[in-house]
Amino acid sequence: MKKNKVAFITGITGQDGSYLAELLLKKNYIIHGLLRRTSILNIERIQDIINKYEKIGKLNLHYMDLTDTSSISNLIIKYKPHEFYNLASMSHVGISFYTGEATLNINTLATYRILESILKNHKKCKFYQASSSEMFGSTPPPQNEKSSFNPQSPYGISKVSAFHITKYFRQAHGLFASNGILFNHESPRRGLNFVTRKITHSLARILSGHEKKIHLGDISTRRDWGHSKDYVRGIWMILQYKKPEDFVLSTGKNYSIEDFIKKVFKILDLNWKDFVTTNNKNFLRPSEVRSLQGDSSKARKLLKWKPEYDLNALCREMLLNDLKLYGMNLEEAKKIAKKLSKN
Ligand code: NAP
Ligand code: F7E
Repeated sequence: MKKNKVAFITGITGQDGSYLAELLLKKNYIIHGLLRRTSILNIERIQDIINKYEKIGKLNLHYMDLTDTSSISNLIIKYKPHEFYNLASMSHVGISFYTGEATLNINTLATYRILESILKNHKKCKFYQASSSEMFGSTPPPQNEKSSFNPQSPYGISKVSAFHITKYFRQAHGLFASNGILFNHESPRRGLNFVTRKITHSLARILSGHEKKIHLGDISTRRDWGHSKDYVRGIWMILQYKKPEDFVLSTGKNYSIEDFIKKVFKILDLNWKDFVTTNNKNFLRPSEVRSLQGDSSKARKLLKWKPEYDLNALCREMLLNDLKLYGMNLEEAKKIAKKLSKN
């Protein structure tokens, strides 16, 4: 009988980690999710798979700390994973301007710690690094694997360094270590302080009477947004490719934050200008990435990967999910919206 593959996932409690774990469990993997200690147990996104798979030993959770090399090495030595997905990071670009040192420690040095431990203890393990389109920074679109990196934030800098660390362990030490350079991807599981989820969640709060306005920063910046479910499929495909390489995953489309707002408000026939304030200084960044639009032709050709969701479907799924959190379906929300428009 074929043995189940064993995968480690850091960041399993996050958006991508939770979808990736679901995908790998369907593929019959045994998963080890590596968690940090938090004062409130933060397992909401993986509660369903815990209920289903923990008892039967297919999903195992372990505490570790990304700043503590031995906590990572001990687990690698004990469980000898076939694949290691490093998704944990301080992933908020805006907050990284205030926590630069910690961002570098978690996002950059942890990558080094993990790869060094794989090299010393279990060289056969394949490694995936969650690299980011934020690394391109001010390089004009379209951006692909050959574009230069011009990061504009501590987050971007941390990811560029981790990208090169991954490449270094591949080239100098022969590890199967690949970077996925992923453009923005969202879902109903997106954290509440990223702009897309902030918009859909705050709109649900406005309709349910909890808020009056959505306060945003610069809404003229442009992003290439996909769905996390499509992107975790691509992440898995990157590690199944015959050799370690770096791949861009993106939709190839580019919209402003204003376009995203308009799409969401249109679902409820509301005029967004009545509910959104912009250029709020709390959400402006010292330097911005103005426009991201990925060219993912390499992944489409070599991995046969392509995204299935478009932005309209993504907006709708996110809004419906947030309406549901506040006890509304679409019809009820439309009725409330109509009343709000008249006032
Ligand atoms: P996310 O929802 O913010 O999840 C981040 C995960 O990292 C969470 O599980 C978090 O744990 C964990 N984490 C943060 N700091 C940690 C620490 N000090 N020790 C241990 N774990 C820690 O991010 P995501 O959207 O899923 O993104 C996954 C990865 O892809 C990240 O590396 C991100 O930088 C990268 N990326 C994301 C995008 C995107 O658009 N989503 C695009 C390109 C690259 P807690 O739950 O305890 O906070
Ligand atoms: O901002 C602008 C903001 O925080 C998008 C992370 O997953 O993708 C993500 O980083 C844009 C920026 O995502 C608000 O200034 C306006 O121009 O949703 P975001 P991000 O910075 O693109 C990359 C690829 C990653 O790798 C990251 O991990 O929206 N914006 N007003 C705002 N942004 C936020 N968060 N909040 C606002 O109120």
